[in-house]
Amino acid sequence: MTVTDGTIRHDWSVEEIVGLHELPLLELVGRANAVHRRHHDPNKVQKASLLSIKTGGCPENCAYCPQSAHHSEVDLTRDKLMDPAKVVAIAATAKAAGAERFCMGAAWRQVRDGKEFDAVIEMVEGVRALDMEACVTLGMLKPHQAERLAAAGLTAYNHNLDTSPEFYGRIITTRTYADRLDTLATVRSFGIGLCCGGIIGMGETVRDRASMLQVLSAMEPHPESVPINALVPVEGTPLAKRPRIDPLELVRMVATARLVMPGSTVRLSAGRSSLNREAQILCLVAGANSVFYGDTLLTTPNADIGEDAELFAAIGEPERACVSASAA
Ligand code: SAM
Ligand code: DTB
Ligand code: SF4
Repeated sequence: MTVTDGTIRHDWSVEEIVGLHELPLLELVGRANAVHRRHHDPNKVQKASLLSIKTGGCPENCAYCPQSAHHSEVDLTRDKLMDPAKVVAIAATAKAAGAERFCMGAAWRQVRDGKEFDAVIEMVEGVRALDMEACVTLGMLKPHQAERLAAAGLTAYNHNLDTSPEFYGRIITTRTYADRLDTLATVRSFGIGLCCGGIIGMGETVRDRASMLQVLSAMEPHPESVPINALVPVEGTPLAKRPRIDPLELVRMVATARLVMPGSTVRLSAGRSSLNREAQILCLVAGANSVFYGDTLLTTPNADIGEDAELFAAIGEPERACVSASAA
């Protein structure tokens, strides 16, 4: 049986990872919790706030995404890039509500130099000046652009692999897995942290899930942050009719990610709103140590902020006013 003693490894095989994922649930969660406690404060859950700074009209055709211009049936209002001062004000409100990290997402295929990128740099500088971690997700990035983001103090760049190399072509055809890996390498080469994970519930197999975790865990170092999303099926997207996953599948994915990347922050991301309080707590026991916090993700609803207050009270965090970033 595979040893899971919390050693940082970069040579996990897909078979080993499938074996972990398929352990009896209590064994899997128990092992993941032990590894979690060895590397992290078990009582600490980072709150990250998320804001869509440019919404919709994206030229990529990601089958899950409501922001793709290819899915014209989606009911979504497109919005141009927000004003940096407004974004920083929203970040300040999120900080006052308890968020330590502020993540800004733009529905772009790639970053273009010019006024818009200058504005994003201003946003990053403004968020960092609030003494918050700053993360952006802007699509593909060239080296000189990563250099500017690093100089602005960017904490992390989010660029998800989303699924396995084998399943990828069923979900996105306008870019390749190699494109994704290129951007990740560029980000890394400028010393910016990597936030890289994926989505479950798109019709992939357990082996696909393990295969994605294998690619992530082979990175040296591991991504500092690994978001685990459950598909939010949005009307008008090709994946609209996918059934919601069983919450225990999310628990297994979180636990397996924790075992193969012991030191990373595992972020319980999209799909959290469909979990009850107890299923969320099980994910936290299984090694998740961050959540998105605030009433919306990018374009879809997040977990209810009142329920989050109850969740944090239940796990013993000091009570805070939960003010959503987007409500500012
Ligand atoms: N355009 C950039 C990119 O793709 O890298 C940044 C924004 S994109 C919306 C960020 C991530 O959100 C995607 O990589 C995907 O993992 C996640 N996402 C988008 N739509 C989702 C959905 N319906 N359910 C779950 N996750 C989703
Ligand atoms: C990530 O992995 N999940 C977040 C964040 N990184 C950018 C985005 C989730 C988006 C869910 C669909 C929406 O709200 O549009
Ligand atoms: Fe565009 Fe990102 Fe949505 Fe894909 S996931 S369509 S790249 S915004």
